[in-house]
Amino acid sequence: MTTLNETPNALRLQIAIFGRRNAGKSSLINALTNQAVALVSDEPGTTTDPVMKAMELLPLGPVNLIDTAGLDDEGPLGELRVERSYQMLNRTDLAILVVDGTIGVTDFETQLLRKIQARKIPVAGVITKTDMAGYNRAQCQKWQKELGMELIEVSARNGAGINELKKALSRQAVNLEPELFLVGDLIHPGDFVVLVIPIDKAAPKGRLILPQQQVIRDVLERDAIAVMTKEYELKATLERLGKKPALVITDSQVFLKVTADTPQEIPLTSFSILFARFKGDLPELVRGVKVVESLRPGDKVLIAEGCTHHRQCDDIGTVKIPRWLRQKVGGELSFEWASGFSLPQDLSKYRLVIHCGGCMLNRREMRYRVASAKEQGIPIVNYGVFIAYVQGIFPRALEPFPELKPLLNEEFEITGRTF
Ligand SMILES: Nc1nc2c(ncn2[C@@H]2O[C@H](COP(=O)(O)OP(=O)(O)OP(=O)(O)O)[C@@H](O)[C@H]2O)c(=O)[nH]1
Ligand code: SF4
Ligand SMILES: [Mg+2]
Repeated sequence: MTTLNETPNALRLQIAIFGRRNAGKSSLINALTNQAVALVSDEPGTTTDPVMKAMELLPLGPVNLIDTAGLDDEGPLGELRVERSYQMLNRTDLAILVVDGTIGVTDFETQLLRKIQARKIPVAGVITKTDMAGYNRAQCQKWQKELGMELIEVSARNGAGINELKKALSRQAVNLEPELFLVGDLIHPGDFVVLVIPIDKAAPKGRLILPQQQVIRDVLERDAIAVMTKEYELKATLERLGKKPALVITDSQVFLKVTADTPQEIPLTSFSILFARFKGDLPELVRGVKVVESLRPGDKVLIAEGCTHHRQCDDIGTVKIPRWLRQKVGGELSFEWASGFSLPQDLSKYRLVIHCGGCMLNRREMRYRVASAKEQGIPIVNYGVFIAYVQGIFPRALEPFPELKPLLNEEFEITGRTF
């Protein structure tokens, strides 16, 4: 768990180490962090679950290093471990491919590299155990040729090459995706932005939740002014502000009240929709909501959440969304739930996937989820988009995003409003 003073995990650059069993992956994470983070032994299959360590890696900044189980593991349990390691690949921003110096490059490493590259993940190559008698330095050039990439010679035992590896990781910074804004591109310096934050029993004690913190930070970074209020004080806040706010951002749960209390000329959206845009693929998540109109009783719907502790999202996924859908469809649906990193790979049995805002997931993971639903032809929406739709404030909550205009005009019947 990160504390309030640390960069949240989902905002750290995720650097994951992949390779065959016993290649020296755990030794490498220990050498990179200078700590005994992961268990090391000469028994293949020592690492069973991914091990993570948050650290500062300059000039990249806050990163999360991830050690994984060997991707050549076998047997029923081994296959589960391999699946977990691949789940880590879905959230990896930067990969380290580890080649065991006493074995060298085989088909396994070549195929693994292709898989990483197919996902467009920048990758640094490492050859380990270079201090061992079994390491044949003369072969290294040949292996580099086979892989078509540089291999940094390291020894986790004596620390040789570890600084070179850190430099190589830093060089990859140019291949990383540029930072996006949460709201910064929608507002200007000096603007007022009103954030509507319900403080009910579902709100965590003594603090704001991560999406709220991140939006405030983004507003401040843009030299704009964040004004926080609860839903009951919104009307009075807007009246007393003395200036029209550039944007009102609300928790989806109080959408209806906030819509009623915010004059039409003030742009309005939700935290969840902002996150759908920041992390996912907002047009795809909006397109997905159309299927709600053709759902029938008995249809299977998957409700997916990015973390396993539901407190922050209270009962939205378990109670409210099922209730709204039942009312809309006029009958019982077959709901299934998935939480944490485990989203079923095969989504074909579902007519719709409804995903949470994904505040605990990084952008790669969230976009991977949207993309895999899209590839399988299964509509996917997020909580914010879905709630705006079923509460009848769909067009208004999406108005602040000019990139959606063509989609809304073409695919949705929106009467009485021009976009
Ligand atoms: N001499 C030497 N031994 C190393 C080096 N790196 C790893 N080893 C040894 O290789 C064995 C496997 O190391 P691990 O770090 O546990 O390998 P792993 O890839 O994490 O293995 P699994 O978790 O089983 O997949 C251990 O006995 C390590 O001490 C190295 O650079 N030099
Ligand atoms: S369920 Fe989703 S939106 Fe809610 S706290 Fe977890 S990751 Fe964030
Ligand atoms: Mg290990």
